[in-house]
Amino acid sequence: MATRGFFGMRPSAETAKRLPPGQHLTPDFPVLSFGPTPRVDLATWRFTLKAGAKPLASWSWDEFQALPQTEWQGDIHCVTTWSKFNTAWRGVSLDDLFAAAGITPPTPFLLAQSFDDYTTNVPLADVIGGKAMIATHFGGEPLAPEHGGPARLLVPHLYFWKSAKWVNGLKFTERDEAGFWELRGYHMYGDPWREQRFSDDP
Ligand SMILES: Nc1nc2c(c(=O)[nH]1)N[C@H]1C(S)=C(S)[C@@H](COP(=O)(O)O)O[C@H]1N2
Ligand SMILES: [Mo]
Repeated sequence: MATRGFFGMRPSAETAKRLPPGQHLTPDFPVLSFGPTPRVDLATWRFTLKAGAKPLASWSWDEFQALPQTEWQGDIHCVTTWSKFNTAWRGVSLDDLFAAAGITPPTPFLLAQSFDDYTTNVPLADVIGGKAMIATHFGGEPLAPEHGGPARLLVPHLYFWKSAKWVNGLKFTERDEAGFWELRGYHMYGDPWREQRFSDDP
């Protein structure tokens, strides 16, 4: 199929149904990071669950690889208006992660934390019940560093800035605490189907 003029093409009815308002389809996988790609060493990599400042559980890279694996295929939507269909991911679901830690999530919100000091907030309800994973593989390959490898959060039903790259932990919080982009004017929740791009969007 020719790709010339791809962006000018009117989407098919099927495509249009799958595109949230204000989005267009891209065959590419753009890279969006606020800074340089951090170098993450697997020998020292750790993933930690915390309640406030208190550590609840933590895994080395090898321990993390031994956790149950989940696969998910579907569409992702970036607030900069591109959407990508049929992306394929593998990793550890947050349900399995919390079960492996032997915890019941203690608060209704969490903040994902990353090696580049990025943070983003999500309600607990949006990451349980099979809705989110810590992804380590994309398209059958280890996740590329520029896309968040070795591991990133994947919350595909929210705008993609909620899918923190280079994650090293999740912090449970009592309140919905704004993360990096949420402090800079992005919406606290970020539902693409309700077009919740900026903080003053309903
Ligand atoms: N740690 C970290 N995670 C991040 C970002 C970042 O700068 N640092 N950018 C966010 C934004 S704004 C987007 S749109 C997506 C982009 O993911 P991609 O580069 O894999 O397309 O990652 C999100 N996760
Ligand atoms: Mo973004």
